[in-house]
Amino acid sequence: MSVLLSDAAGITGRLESALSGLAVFRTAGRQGFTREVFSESYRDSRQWVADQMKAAGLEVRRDEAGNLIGRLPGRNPAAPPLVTGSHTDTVDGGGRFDGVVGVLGALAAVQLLRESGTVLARDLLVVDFLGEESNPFGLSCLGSRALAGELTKADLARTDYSGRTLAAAYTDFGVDPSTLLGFGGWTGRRRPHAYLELHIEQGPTLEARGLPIGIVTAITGIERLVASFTGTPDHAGTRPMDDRRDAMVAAAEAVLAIRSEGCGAPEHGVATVTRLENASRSPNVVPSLVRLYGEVRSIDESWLWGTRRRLAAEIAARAAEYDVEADLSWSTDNAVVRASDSVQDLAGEAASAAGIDWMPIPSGATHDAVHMAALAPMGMIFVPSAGGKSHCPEEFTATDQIAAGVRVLADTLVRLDSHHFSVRPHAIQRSTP
Ligand code: HGY
Ligand code: MN
Ligand code: MN
Repeated sequence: MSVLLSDAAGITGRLESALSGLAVFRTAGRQGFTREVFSESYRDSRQWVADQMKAAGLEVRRDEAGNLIGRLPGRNPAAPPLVTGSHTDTVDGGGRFDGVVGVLGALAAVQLLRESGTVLARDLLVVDFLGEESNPFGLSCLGSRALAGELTKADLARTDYSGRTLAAAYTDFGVDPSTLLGFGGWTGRRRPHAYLELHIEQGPTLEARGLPIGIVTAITGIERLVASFTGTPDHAGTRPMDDRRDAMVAAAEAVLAIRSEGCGAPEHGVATVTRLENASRSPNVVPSLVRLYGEVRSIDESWLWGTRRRLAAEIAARAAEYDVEADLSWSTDNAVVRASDSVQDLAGEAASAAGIDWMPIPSGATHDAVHMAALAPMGMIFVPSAGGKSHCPEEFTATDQIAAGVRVLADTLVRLDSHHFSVRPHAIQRSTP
């Protein structure tokens, strides 16, 4: 029997208008629904999201890390809170559902709780985390990392392609970097009771299986690579083909090596090169310095850890064929993180009690949930993505599909509210490949 008696259908109208309302905030001149972190359109959207949280009856504040946090008071505000939410920043040329479904869906869940007269024992915090998407500074999940106490001084010194530091971007956005590191977030005694995030699947599985709900088992680890290829600059019109040290050709070989690494990966492993940069702007010079940006992902830690070693050997060998030096620098964007078994069980019970079919599913996308998992038992609920598409304007999930996710989210939150976890969460094991 579903804990929440009211039917989620009552929320579809408001979800529909909220989704269209937020989609208005997009950066002119960019494809799709672009609202990147620190951009004007993102800055303008924050007030709109805060107003939606207030309209849902939440007490709203912006924390020291720039996260928007709406509080639904529980009977016992001293108890560790329940936390749900996601992000409303997008990739360049993105869609209007990635992350958004988890924030607006959480507000719809609050509406279901209030309309059914359900008062939780604990506070419920709805969070719109700052900057979940990876950005030119090469660091994803800014807001949730800060809350998990994972943001470092070195992170603030990261620069974008123009040389601007992340600290400067925060300052321009009205977040003081000096308080950012010291505010401690939700570590220690402020750990939440549990974290649960509603999100679109961003892949084809649920739609292919005809299932409305996925309950996440694990979230992929991400290893990020910046490779520099150094050759010799030469006149592109006079230097004979067999006498060049062409950095671009070596980089092109590396693109193919990274692709075959991904193609050979165990289930759900992937590898992508998303950017090649020639240091020279001239179209008639043999490239002498080329930078490659890529990433490798998998929920199989041992395979993921082996990537660094395998690609280092493969890329060096291919670069040597063109007498080009290759220098690789890796960073772990996040380790593989497993969802809490108890949270998965409670979400499964909630879906089944509502008569909603579901399947366990790994996440090939990373989420703020990765960093919340360091603080509290974590779970995620997926709803289908049309054609499995995401990070593009065609991204789509029907409102009634979102409503089903909201219903399971709300019901699971009620179950989590009174659940006693026997084992406290593991801290994220920093993978040291
Ligand atoms: O990169 C990701 O997987 C997420 O969309 N930020
Ligand atoms: Mn997302
Ligand atoms: Mn995304």
